[in-house]
Amino acid sequence: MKKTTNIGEYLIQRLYQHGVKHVFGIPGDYVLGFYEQLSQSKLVSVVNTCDEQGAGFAADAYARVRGLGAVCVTYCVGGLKVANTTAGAYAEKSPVVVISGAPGMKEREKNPLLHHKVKEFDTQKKVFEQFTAASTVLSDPQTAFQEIDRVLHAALRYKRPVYIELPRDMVFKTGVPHYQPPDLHEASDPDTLRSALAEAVSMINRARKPVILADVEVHRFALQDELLKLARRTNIPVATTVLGKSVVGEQHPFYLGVYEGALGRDDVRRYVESSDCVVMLGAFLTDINLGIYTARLDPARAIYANSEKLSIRYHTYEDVRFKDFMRGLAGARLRRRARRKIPTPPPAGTFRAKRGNVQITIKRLYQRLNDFLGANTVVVADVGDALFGATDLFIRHRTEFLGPAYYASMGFAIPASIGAQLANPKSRPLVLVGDGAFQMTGMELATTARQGLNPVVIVLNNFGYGTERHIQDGPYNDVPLWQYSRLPEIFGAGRGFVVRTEAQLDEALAAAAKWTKSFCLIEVQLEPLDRSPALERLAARLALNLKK
Ligand SMILES: Cc1ncc(C[n+]2csc(CCOP(=O)(O)OP(=O)(O)O)c2C)c(N)n1
Ligand SMILES: [Mg+2]
Repeated sequence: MKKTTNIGEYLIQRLYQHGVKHVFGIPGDYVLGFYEQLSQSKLVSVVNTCDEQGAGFAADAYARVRGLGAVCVTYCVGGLKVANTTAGAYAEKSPVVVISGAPGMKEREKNPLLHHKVKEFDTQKKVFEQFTAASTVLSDPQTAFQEIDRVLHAALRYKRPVYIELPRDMVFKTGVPHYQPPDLHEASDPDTLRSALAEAVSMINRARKPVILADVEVHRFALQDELLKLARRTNIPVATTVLGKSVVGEQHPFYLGVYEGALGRDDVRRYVESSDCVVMLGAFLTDINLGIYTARLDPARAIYANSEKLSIRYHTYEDVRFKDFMRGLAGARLRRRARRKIPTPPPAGTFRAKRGNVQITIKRLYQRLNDFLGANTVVVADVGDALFGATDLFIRHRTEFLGPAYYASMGFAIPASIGAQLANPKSRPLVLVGDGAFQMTGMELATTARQGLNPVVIVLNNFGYGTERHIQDGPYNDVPLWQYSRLPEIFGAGRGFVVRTEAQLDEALAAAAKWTKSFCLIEVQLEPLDRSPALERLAARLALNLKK
């Protein structure tokens, strides 16, 4: 490191060293100094979005794909707009660094009423403490570098967002000279790890019908290779949760499908629930993952390992890192089994559009989209039937499915596709978004255009909040009709299509596959009460809960 690095420069260097090359956000006077540094830096690029919430979702998707993301905003007016996206990143374990400008330390003396202040100078920080793994105000040049490293380490260790507040008079202050970042690697306790692995191995080897249930943390901790090795070496079948969907390529012979209790495919449910040893890896037992608590997983027959907990049946092990456990298991002496006949996802089949004026249904839409998926497609789904229907898509390659499958904030998909494609420029996002969710953040397509990105956006237009209509309907579920396909005229980029029939959908997707210069927006007009089989099951379940 240079002798005289200042606080802002150090933050940029450390973000870059952890894989961040893009920072999303909108400037303001409290953060302009740092924005100037960002834009002068050769290490990272600034991506301006239309709204801070868009930046927050983009950074979240970027973090899911690259392992760390960053959003940079101004004090409170910008910061509090990313409160929702940060909460989502916390809930779904996505390591986003929230950097907020703030009034200078000198300006805070005597507590003046500076613009953007809500109540106290630390009000915003207190809010963020609720949904970050660590937070700091870089108020002291003596400790600033150390604080940056402490907080970034927490993001990487827990795969959760962190908050860094940068008072505007601190950005150019020199930190401690000749500072060396500490080695913060945390190791498992070797004896506990050995003993946990021994118990797990013996339980798996004794089991008649073991099954692996892989979830989101396998992805977050980049342990897909270990999972693959484990399945290949042992022939133990693998199911995933909705949140963990695509953690393994879905065409592997050992892949069972998505397990989500009574909401998922019945054959997958029966297989998993009749297993005498469910190895839950990186799992997160949320209500949606558990099919609104219709899942039947008995702890007496389970190994439950994630970054926060390791339990084998009723034994809990402390001080074992999830990564070490996964690696240990992948290399352990596990019995190789004869390949069992397992339920497999129904074959994708080839879609043949019905000729004439046959209206497209959700079910047929997903069948056609299955054909559209290519090796470089990353599917980004928003809340609504976009998410539920998409669970039946076959993701060819691992980790190519992004959706807010637990926190479930609408408005995720369009901005997330920006983050996902910048994080992996070789990918082309296929964005699935309902009309309601599109009206929340669809304007970020302007950012898509500005960045020269080329997602294919499917707006599932069922003229309202379809998911809610099935639970309880009323005029509050209607969404006004926009001419979505004309947005390219406004943004000066992209191509728009409106489709109602199978033949039109087929044509539009064929055209979108060829048009890679900019984004394509395909509005698919659906019957208001049409729905995917997954949503049908979910809505029935939620309506039941409502009546309780
Ligand atoms: C930010 C936010 N506001 C409200 C909700 C509640 N909600 C869940 S699904 C839904 C309707 C979604 O409508 P749309 O995007 O059109 O998808 P559809 O259900 O029609 O497939 C609403 C309002 C939410 N999940 N997130
Ligand atoms: Mg809708």
